[in-house]
Amino acid sequence: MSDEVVHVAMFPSAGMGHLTPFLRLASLFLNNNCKVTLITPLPTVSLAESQLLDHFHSCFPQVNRVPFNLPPPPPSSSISVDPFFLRVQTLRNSTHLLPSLISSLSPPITVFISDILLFSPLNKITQKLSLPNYILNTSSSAMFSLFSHFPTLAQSLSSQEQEYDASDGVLVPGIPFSPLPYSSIPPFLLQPTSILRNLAMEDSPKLVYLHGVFANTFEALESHSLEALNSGKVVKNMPPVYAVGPFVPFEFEKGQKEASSPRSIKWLDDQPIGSVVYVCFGSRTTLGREQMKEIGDGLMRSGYKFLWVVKDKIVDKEEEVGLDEVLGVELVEKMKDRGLVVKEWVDQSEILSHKSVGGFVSHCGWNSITEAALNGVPILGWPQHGDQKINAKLVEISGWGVVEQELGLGW
Ligand code: BUP
Repeated sequence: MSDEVVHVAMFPSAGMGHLTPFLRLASLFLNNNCKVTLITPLPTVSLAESQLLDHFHSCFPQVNRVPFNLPPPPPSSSISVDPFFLRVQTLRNSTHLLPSLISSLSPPITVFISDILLFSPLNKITQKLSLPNYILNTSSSAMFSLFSHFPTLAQSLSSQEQEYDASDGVLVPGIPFSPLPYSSIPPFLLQPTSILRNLAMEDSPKLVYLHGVFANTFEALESHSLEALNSGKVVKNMPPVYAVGPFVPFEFEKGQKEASSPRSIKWLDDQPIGSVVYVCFGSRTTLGREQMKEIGDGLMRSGYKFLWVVKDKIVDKEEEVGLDEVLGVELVEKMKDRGLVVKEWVDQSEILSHKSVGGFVSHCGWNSITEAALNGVPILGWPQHGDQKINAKLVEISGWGVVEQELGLGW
């Protein structure tokens, strides 16, 4: 083995669902004596991202922080596209700025790890620089199988004459519950002009040029997908997919916890063991106000204690009004006897590891699922969009969660 320091450059995409696993992976490299450079797209779309980055760098001053400055994202109210997707597009269009940045780093980079949503424009650059290029897949390996197979699937769907209806299924290698109902395919893959569909069409064929794929998953949950991916059943010549999850929240997140969730933790400390249902739909999913009121009403009628994180806007910087305005004063007052409802960033990992939490109503974002798995918390899945239906089905077939059919899983 050479004594040379491995210098890993990491390039995450937008949103907490992407940044969090990147920083957890960075911690793994740091614990294994690698040098880490974090190329950070700025300004971040959400406040939560900039706070987590600041905290990460204050805990790990040895990490080389390299800003990658972009024009600020437009306010979400002024655009029809998801601001996080728009940021992905901007990032992809700005990768020509990277070669000089990469070449200026010292010691020279030995490995480049980019987000799954960014790798194809970057791969041209890493190939030119003869730099091994890996990606971090931030979703399930089942979803990665769909992503990898998507151009073939899209071709076969477009050659069908009839319109698909929700009960039709499509065969996707690597998905343990294939045929996949058409209705469970992430809608962004089916909209002809969507940023993420174009991205999947353009990038999937280029996966074969990668050196490897890091996946925040584990054999016990995704053996079927991992086996199919690694034996070339999903895509021929697929580079190795390494299951290195579930990522563990590292020490650096502790200060974040103390700073941001004392109220929820104090409240949980006073509840009996396993008595609380934790309810959260992720960092960038909002529900209509009427639906939120219905959820509040349902939680009251469930008879359980609950801790509910409410979000009114896709981007946290735009949250302006309080709980009373979102849910109505009457409901907020009524819920005080039974639960704690917050409209702020909490430390979900710490909440899920708390002994008072006995269940999790989740949108089935992949980080949420892996955090629940790590802590053995059963899930009631309520998938909303994107990869969430596929992730929810994994939860269901693995036996540590349920998904209400009425909530529109499609199976
Ligand atoms: Br909200 C919230 N605190 O208050 P997912 C979220 N999180 O720690 P998403 C908090 O954000 P994508 C909060 O623990 C997880 O690590 C949570 O990621 C954390 O869903 C992360 O679960 C959310 O993957 O992202 O936000 O919908 O669309 O990328 O899956």
